[in-house]
Amino acid sequence: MAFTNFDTKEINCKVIYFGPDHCGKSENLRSIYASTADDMKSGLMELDDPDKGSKYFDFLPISLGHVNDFHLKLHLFTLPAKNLFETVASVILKGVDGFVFVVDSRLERLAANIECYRNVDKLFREEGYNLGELPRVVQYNKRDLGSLVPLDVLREELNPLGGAEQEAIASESVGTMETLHAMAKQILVSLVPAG
Ligand SMILES: Nc1nc2c(ncn2[C@@H]2O[C@H](COP(=O)(O)OP(=O)(O)OP(=O)(O)O)[C@@H](O)[C@H]2O)c(=O)[nH]1
Ligand SMILES: [Mg+2]
Repeated sequence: MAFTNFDTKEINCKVIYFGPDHCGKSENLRSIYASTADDMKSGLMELDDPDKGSKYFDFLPISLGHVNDFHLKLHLFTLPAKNLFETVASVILKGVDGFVFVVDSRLERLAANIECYRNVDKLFREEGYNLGELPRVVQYNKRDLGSLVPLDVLREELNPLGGAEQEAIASESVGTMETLHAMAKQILVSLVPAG
């Protein structure tokens, strides 16, 4: 649920990037950071766990400009798959406005994608969300590599709810801004009162 601050006239929306290990979540945020004008972003935060040598999450606040009098901001998070069922997950899920599921399109990662999607679905349900009602984009990433799973197979397994989808090569900044725009469009629609 978007957090509106009437004093500062800001609407803050939370978007989480999910996906199996090394599918390209952080690369999406890096690409968005690099493709966004300085006055529209406030810094990419990458939080490492020095003991495990791995990332906890990345965070990128980004401005979408003004809607009427209000300044609309998206707060983009990535969450490593292995942390999904730790406490931090339920804290991060609180108040989520939308999610991107980043798919690693290679055949050898198909099972990992499916397992991660099931975990995400379960986690959202446990927090009282219905995936089908949230703004969402399924991103088919790593389309530059070999042994790719055909899109119709990925679609059937990982986009069963028929949400927006986008092919991407995040490491080359292909499809990353399109993914963000598809998300922003749905969030804007969700903020406008029905009727
Ligand atoms: N060839 C290719 N490499 C990619 C693509 N997207 C990401 N990578 C590479 O895959 C590796 C993992 O990418 P990350 O963005 O760190 O993946 P992640 O999902 O954040 O990984 P975790 O946070 O550890 O789960 C990096 O070496 C990226 O440069 C892509 O579309 N094509
Ligand atoms: Mg990462």
